[in-house]
Amino acid sequence: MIEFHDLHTAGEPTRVIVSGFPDLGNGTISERCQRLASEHQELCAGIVREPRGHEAIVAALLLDSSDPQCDAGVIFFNNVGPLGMCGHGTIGVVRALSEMGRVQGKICSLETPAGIVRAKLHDDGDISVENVESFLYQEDVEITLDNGTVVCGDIAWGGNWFFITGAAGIPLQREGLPRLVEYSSAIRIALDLQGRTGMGGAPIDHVELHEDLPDGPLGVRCFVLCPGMEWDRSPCGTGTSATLALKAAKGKIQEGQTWIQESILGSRFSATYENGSQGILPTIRGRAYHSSRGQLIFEDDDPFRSGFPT
Ligand code: PYC
Repeated sequence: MIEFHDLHTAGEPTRVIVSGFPDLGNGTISERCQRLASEHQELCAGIVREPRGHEAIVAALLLDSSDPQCDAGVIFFNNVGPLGMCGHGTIGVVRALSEMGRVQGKICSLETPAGIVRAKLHDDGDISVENVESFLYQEDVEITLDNGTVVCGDIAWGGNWFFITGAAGIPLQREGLPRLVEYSSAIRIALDLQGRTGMGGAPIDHVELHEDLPDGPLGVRCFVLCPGMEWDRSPCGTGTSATLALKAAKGKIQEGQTWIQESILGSRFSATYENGSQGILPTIRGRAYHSSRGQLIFEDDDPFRSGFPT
């Protein structure tokens, strides 16, 4: 039996797994993440997918950290496998840890497969996350879709790999969702077919489409396609970090200025950065809300123990 807390951050769900997951042994969170991916695929799918969940859920498995300076370790996984980091998920995890009395004071450090992130609980209920160092990797990359359209975009790291480009005139509104999913999926497939990768051959498994915010704050409205071809309901914390790295590299935003990233639902993260050694050190701020707590039950003869794709 798995005990969980469900939360959402700016509309995007996080299922925090508090107990009941099989032991992943010792080692760093990165090493335990590899074990989770190779030995527990079916259980992970059962936790996230229908009938116990749904395709958009990101699960966050809480573990002890291998680093004594961290309050906890966490492995994020979605409908198709682990994520390096997850910004909205970290905000959810920190809110859950705080409710469980597992945060001393206002600061919390977490070990993730992508590195250590630090979070702060603010008096107004917001949580900010100092994400991993983020950077622009390749600029003005052209890829050709299967219909012959050439798309130009940038590849950036924000804790996950992103291909970032414009929305090609598709409205970044809920009514545009079927076309946004179709267009960004075509980009994702073209990236794979044309051998475009992040560093070390890592798949570029997130596609982010932008449109500038109309007059007012410095920022963008965005659509993010996640690795399992689901779209992020939140403005995507790692996507905001990758965007900030890209905008900073192009001189569109300066250290200390506030950036606003808005989701298709209209929910927002604010972000700032400090210069890092290879890129930037982003801080993302948002808010998480509890939606339920409970136990997941997997009966031996249940034909849908491992969920099903929709
Ligand atoms: O907030 O970083 C994020 C994220 C990644 C995938 C879904 N959300």
